[in-house]
Amino acid sequence: MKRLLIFILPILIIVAIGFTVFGIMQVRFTEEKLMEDLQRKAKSVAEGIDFSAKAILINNDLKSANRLVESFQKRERLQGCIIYDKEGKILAITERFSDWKEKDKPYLKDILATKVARGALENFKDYSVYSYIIPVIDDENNILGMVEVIYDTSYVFTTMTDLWRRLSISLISLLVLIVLIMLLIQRQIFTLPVVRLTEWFQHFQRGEIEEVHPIKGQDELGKLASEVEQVALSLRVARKVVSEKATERMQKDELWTEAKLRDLIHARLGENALFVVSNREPYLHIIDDITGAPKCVRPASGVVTAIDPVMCACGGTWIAHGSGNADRKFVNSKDKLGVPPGDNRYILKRVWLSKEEEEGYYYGFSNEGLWPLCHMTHTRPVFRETDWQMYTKVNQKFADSVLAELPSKNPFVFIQDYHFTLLAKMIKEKRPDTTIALFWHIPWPNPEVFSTCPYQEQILEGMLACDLIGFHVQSHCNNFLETANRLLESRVDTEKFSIVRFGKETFVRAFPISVNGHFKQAASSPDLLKEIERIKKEYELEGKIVAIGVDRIDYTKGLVERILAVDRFIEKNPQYKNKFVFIQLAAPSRTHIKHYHDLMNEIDELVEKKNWKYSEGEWRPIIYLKRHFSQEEIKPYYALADICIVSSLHDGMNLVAKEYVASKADLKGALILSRFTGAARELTDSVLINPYSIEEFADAIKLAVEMPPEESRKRMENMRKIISENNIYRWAGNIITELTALRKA
Ligand code: ADQ
Repeated sequence: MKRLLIFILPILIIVAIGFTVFGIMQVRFTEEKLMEDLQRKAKSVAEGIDFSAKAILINNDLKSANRLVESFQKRERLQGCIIYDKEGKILAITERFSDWKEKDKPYLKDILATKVARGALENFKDYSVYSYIIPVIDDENNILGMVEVIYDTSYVFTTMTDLWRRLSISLISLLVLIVLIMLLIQRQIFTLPVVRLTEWFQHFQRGEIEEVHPIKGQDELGKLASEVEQVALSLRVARKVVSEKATERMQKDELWTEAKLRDLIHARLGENALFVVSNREPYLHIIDDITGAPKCVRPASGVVTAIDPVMCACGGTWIAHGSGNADRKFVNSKDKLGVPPGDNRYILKRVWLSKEEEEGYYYGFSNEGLWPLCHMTHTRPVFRETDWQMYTKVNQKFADSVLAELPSKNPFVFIQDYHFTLLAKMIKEKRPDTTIALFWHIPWPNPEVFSTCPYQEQILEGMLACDLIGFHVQSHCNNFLETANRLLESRVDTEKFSIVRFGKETFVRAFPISVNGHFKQAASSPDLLKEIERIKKEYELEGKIVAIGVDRIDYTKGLVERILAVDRFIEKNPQYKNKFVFIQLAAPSRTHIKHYHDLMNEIDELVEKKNWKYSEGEWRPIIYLKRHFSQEEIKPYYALADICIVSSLHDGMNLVAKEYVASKADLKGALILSRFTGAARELTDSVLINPYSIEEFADAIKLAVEMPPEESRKRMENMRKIISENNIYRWAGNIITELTALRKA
């Protein structure tokens, strides 16, 4: 449209200017004609009464004079007449001009002196008149007086205004006609053929039609169509080959890899790219506190750790909150950018939230309400009506953003987590043909706990608009089915593991999330070995047993219990003083929430207190590194750690446990793992603990420290087998397979 406007606008301007010039000339010409006509008439009337005037003036016959001038009173255009004596004094005047005195007409003297008639436009009161004055002369050429006839000129201006109005209407009609003709021409010769060509291209390469030659002809468009034909044919052939190979490879029962997932996506989704929605974005741009320059970081988030490799493998669009303070600098006009930076494997679309929206939707309802509601850590959820309103508003904002991206036919949307319980319903209202899966990354509570949420019905209703809902473990699925059964009018099918509400069926499945091979791959690189040496030197770790913890600072992760257990372990086993070090990498998280803020202070004080308790020379039992680490920075810590401690009080899965195991290619290392994590169901060869029992926890550290190498090797081998078989590609592959099977069903 913009382009068309650039084309039409100059034409319209030229036509408008030409027409206006023509109009001005036309108006001038008409005006001149009318005035000439007026003058002619005035002159002939004045000359017509010259004879009567002469008799009146010679006889000084006032009565006849008055009769003569009043005879004009009733005329319409010729409005008045004045008879002057030879001194230029008014002898008789038509009533309606009686206020017009001789003193208002300095030119009378000239007419008397020169004996030459005068015609001119004059103003009388508030209107314009045409006055024509002739001298009345006797046979001896003596001046007897003057006669003035006065014409109304208002009809000249009325005629002019009318002319202008008609010209303007003609101009506007002409311009509208030109625009319509141009639009018609452009539609006929450009838009329609291009639309036809595009539609043909889409159908042909999908194999839906066989017809070739969408547009015939040897003109430019015909040539373009012929080029497009060639490309479409090659694409169709190539796609068929890729698809057949992909299906072939899929059928082989081999380990899931990035390539195998890519094949599956090609084979199952075909044209339809994947749309992922999450709150946390996988890459955020922030201003570096030290250098002041923008930099790109990956946030400490399990969702990002899991989904980024999937998106890198299969492409698509990831829609998330743009939360970095330099994020706006790196997006295009559609708020998009290619990521990972420099590699551009998929598109990240950033959605902007105001401070109030972030406060209510993210910090408030999601993290002070739903997060504690779903985690059994005895933290009371807070539900504020204002937060709920913001949560609803932001869900709608994301829905609009997703809807703006969806292709015309059967798209796939994959929603992440508890921030978007209403999103599926909002999307389906506008696009019922969308297939939607939601993955719930945190635990789902039992119905009694969930029923404390004042918005339970809206949340469940929103979620049940999905076609598929995934949880990490079966017990979370069971809790969800039971919740829907008890709190919502619905039918639960325990055979199919689905919930039916108002005829819509939602399937509920367990998909244990996992990690990719990232930590495994570079485990023995020279750079990594160098970094391990540097860390060992900096923290004097040589010859010591090193345990590691890697977490966001969150009350669900059991960080306080972990420090108490390390303390108790050393208390009970003083022989490990100076020989055991626990390193905690801790990324500050949700720091605007008071509970998280207080927890940070509590951990700071506790670390300080316990280190002081054991301080002997340089040795400190706890090294607390409170900051965000990149994946590359975390690698050497996993690699050098003899033990990894995961002590969550409640955790959907916990990817740190899996990352640690994946990084231990040398099989040297032990994992202490809370029973209350989803990972505990799979990693049964870890040392399982109840983090609430500090005694048991401390004894588990001793067990891990003293575990015979053979046993720890065996356990690590078993755990690694499980993780390499059930990696993140299998997780995503299973979800896609399930989802596409549902659509066909
Ligand atoms: P999270 O609660 O974020 O995820 P988790 O699974 O432990 O928890 O993943 C944390 C991720 O952040 C890991 O990849 C880890 O390496 C990284 N990380 C931790 N500390 C870091 C630090 N200091 N600096 C940088 N990175 C750090 C939610 C659920 C989990 C579920 C995941 C995935 O709470 O139960 O496992 O989603 O579904």
